Amino acid sequence: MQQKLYINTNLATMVPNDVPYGLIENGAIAIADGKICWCGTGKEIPSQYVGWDHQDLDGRVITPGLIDCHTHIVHGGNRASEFEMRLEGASYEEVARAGGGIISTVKATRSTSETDLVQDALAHVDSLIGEGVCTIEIKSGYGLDQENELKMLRAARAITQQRPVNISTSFLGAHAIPVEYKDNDDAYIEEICIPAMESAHKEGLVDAVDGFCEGIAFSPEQIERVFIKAQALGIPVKLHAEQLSNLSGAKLAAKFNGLSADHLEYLDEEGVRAMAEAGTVATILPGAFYTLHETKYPPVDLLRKHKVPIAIATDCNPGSSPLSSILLTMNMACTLFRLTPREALAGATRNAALALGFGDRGTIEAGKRADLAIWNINHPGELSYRIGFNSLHQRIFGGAT
Ligand code: DI6
Ligand code: FE
Repeated sequence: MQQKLYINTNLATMVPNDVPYGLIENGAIAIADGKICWCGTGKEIPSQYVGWDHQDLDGRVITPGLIDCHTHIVHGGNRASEFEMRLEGASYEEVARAGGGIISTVKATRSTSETDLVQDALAHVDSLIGEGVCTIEIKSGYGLDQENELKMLRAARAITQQRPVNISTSFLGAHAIPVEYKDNDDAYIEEICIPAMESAHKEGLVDAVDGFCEGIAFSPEQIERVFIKAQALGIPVKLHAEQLSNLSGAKLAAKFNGLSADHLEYLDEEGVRAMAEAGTVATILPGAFYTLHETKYPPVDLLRKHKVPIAIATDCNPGSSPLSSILLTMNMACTLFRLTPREALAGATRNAALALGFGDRGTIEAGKRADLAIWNINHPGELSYRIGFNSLHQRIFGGAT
């Protein structure tokens, strides 16, 4: 049995209580068999842990292992040329309508083998792991046919054979309309998206079902058809909603008890209310906001007012958010969206776990997975404050360093 005691640490437990960050100063934490068995102050270490192999952390902060709950990390190629086009004046929507955008990544992803997709993804996964990330959500959505959607999901799952990290997969068949179904989007949903979802589910490749509800993608009616099937299969749903316009996607996600609605710049109070009632997490994505030079802000004050949990994520993708740093994402969430450092850390831990439906991680509590990050800082507020600086000391994944 693997046992370890960490002492002389400031524990940002992220357990919601009256103390900011659920902070335990001069704390200690005991882990065994991949789980946290006890945490508290150094003065109250129960006698059964006192003799364990221990490490003195010299006042360093421990947080829950970070969670990136919205990524498109598996994809072929890159879109640097589009970045340039947008800087020359074209909008994201114009690029998409001209056959660029998501569709150009579909072409690149279809022509990349599963092995190469994994290899390409690992570079970004390593960047996240190097910043204390222990769980990553990865979406399909650049295959848009049965073979390639499944290939993406298998690649996402295969990452866990190469790196110590948890992967949660989302089937995003309703991401864009492939060229072969141009002007035939209803047929795409019936003939490709839904059957591919069923096959992927049969293969155990789907932890959640996602969609892109937008003028340049799918209507609420089309997304609803996908969600009805997902529900029948017992798969939880989430949705890219209100990113470029308000189609009441968040309300739709809430109607299906969605785990999360993501992006949300154009969300209104009615949508916020629906999310609050359904317990749907608001995942906001500062990388896409920044990259697209968006000027409309997600309604953070309304989310606070209605007590909707806020998660943050990189949205790591080759088009709208080529961002592979969760620490920079936390800083951007504070500076761009005015989240407090405490909200930003909750967004990448406790609330990100909620957005993925995980009850076994995201806070430091007895019984939870021993996914932890030890930082060369003395107070957790320092994590969101620095820009482009990584203070990770050590990552603990399932109890292992
Ligand atoms: N919204 C996004 O930000 C990503 N997908 C989506 O529906 C962008 C994907 C891309 O541009 O490749
Ligand atoms: Fe996305």
